[in-house]
Order: sequence, then C-alpha cells, then structure tokens
Amino acid sequence: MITLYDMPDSGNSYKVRLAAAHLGRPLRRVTMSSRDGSTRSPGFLAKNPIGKLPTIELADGRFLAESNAIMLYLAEGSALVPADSYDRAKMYEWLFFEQYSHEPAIAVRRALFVYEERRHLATPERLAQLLDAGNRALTVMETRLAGHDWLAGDALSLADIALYAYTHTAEEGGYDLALYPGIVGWMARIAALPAHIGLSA
Ligand SMILES: N[C@@H](CCC(=O)N[C@@H](CS)C(=O)NCC(=O)O)C(=O)O
Repeated sequence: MITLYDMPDSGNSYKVRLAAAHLGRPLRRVTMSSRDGSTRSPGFLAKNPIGKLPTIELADGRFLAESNAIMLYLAEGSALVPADSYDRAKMYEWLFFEQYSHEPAIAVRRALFVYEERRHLATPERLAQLLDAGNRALTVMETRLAGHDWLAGDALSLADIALYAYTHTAEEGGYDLALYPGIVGWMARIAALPAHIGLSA
C-alpha cells in the first residue's frame, strides 16, 4: 500500500487524499506538520530533500513529492485524467495555474490568519498584495465556471480537485466567495459527489 506523509489541515495534502478517495485507493497515513520541525528532520529530508508535505512512499520504497505530481501518479489511466488530449492539456494548464497563481496567494493568506506563528508576517502591505493576487486567481476560475460545470473538459478531473483544495477554505483567508457564484456552484457540485471527503476526514 502507498504511504502518505500527510499534514491534516494542509490543502496540498488534502488534494492527494481527495483524489485517492475518488479513485477508491486506500492510503496509509503518517501525520506530520510543518509546525513541529518534523519536515526538517534528517529522516524526512532523506525521503524528500525539499522537506515538504505531501510526500508519498510507494510499496517498493521509492518516494514522490509535489501534490499535483502525486495526484497525476495515482490517477494515471483513470477518468480523473481526460482522455481527450486538449482537455488533458487544459487540466495541466489549471494544475500549473494552481501552483503559480492560486496557491501562493490563497493558501498563504489563509495561513497568515490560521497559524498563530505566522501572524507577525501579516503586514497590511502583504495582506493587500495577497488579497489582490488571490482575487485575480478567483476571477480566472469564475470566468470558466460561470459557463461550465468543470474546469477542464466536461467532467470532474484533477484540475477540479487541485483547485478545490484551497478554494473551499479561501474565506478563512479573508476572500469573499459570495462574489464568485460560479465558484460557489462548482464547490457545491464537488462536495455532493458520492466519493467526496472533507478536509478533516
Ligand atoms: N508545491 C508543493 C507545496 C508543498 C508545501 O508547501 N507543503 C507545506 C504544507 S502545505 C509544507 O510541507 N511545509 C513544510 C515546511 O516548509 O517545512 C505541493 O504542491 O506539494
């Protein structure tokens, strides 16, 4: 069985758990945290030199990091990866967008509010810059979701799972999702899927 080195309240780790739930793939979970020093321990750095969660360990002892790479590994050949080459490329487009334009604003702003030890980094300038960047990312998503049920193609894909992870907690970072009705409807569609699990599952 695959082992997931997992941070329970992290959207990046949640992406892997949510994808695995949709795939019906059980994971053995090892709970860790960015806040207790465990990701900087020599033992963990030997598994993933960048010291980040999520990381998975395959049954044969190999390791794989980066949430979106892990999801792509788990979901290869499944319906979560569109068969059509254009739709598949659009899914990749959203995955790269998530890592460069979405997560660095929306996850980071949430962390400044949720994690006590980061509060000193929440200067007014930083909060304003992250609010602006996050709202730009949400507007890009809204533009697609105002007229479509799913981000890539016409079915749930890894693009939806990746973007759902931090979008659904964006209000904890001070973003007003009521401004984005297409996103709100899309989140409700995802949460209603039979295989769905919540962040704390
Ligand atoms: N690009 C990475 C980001 C992973 C990441 O930043 N993980 C955080 C938790 S959300 C972490 O492990 N931080 C630990 C640390 O920096 O010590 C991914 O998508 O997996």
